[in-house]
Amino acid sequence: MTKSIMRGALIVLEGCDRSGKTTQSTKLVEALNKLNIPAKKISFPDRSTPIGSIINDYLSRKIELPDRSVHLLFSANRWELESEIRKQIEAGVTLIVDRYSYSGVVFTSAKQCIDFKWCCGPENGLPKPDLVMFLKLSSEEMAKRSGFGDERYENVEFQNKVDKNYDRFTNENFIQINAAQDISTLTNNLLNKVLTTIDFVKNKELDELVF
Ligand code: NYM
Repeated sequence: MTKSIMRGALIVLEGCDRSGKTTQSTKLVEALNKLNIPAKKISFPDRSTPIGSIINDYLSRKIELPDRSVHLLFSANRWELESEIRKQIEAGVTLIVDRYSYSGVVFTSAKQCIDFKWCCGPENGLPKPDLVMFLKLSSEEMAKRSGFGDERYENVEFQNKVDKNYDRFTNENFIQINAAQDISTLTNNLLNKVLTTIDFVKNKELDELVF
């Protein structure tokens, strides 16, 4: 029997800090809604949940936590929203997600002595994105934009490590996009890919993430 509601797509924007993910995810949701396509934005970390509030204290340097334990909190923060993500997608809503498991893996594994594979473990089984768009900035562009704030990880050296780690994702759903385009050109490019994906997955099952 065919379902009456087509499912929404799970779309993720990834990238180093200041690559434009937050601006682009907001603009994508606006553009989709203008086309009468139900879409919502979610962001990780979601600082509004109980676990998100501990993460916020960690990022703003109010508290210290061991690297592996904070990694598991970032992952738990995604698991907190897992059933809500599935519910929305099944109800036909496309979710534009500002950072997901890929951020979890590339940021923690940019720290000393933490194995990439270990970082992937807790992410397995989460809803698998239908499309991940990695907004890539050259190191020159990154340096131009690097008006970093005071949060943990916001420095060029660490971001360069993070950027290299993103290169380890090579599956067909993970595509690299040049982030050094003007804002509206970039939105249009991303929107075309999102629309194609929404159409492509509408009758398919939402998979589970396996790294
Ligand atoms: N971050 C984000 C992680 O270290 N692990 C994760 O799983 C996620 C989702 O949090 N520097 C880091 C990346 C960012 C920081 O993110 C806060 P944002 O998008 O600036 O709120």
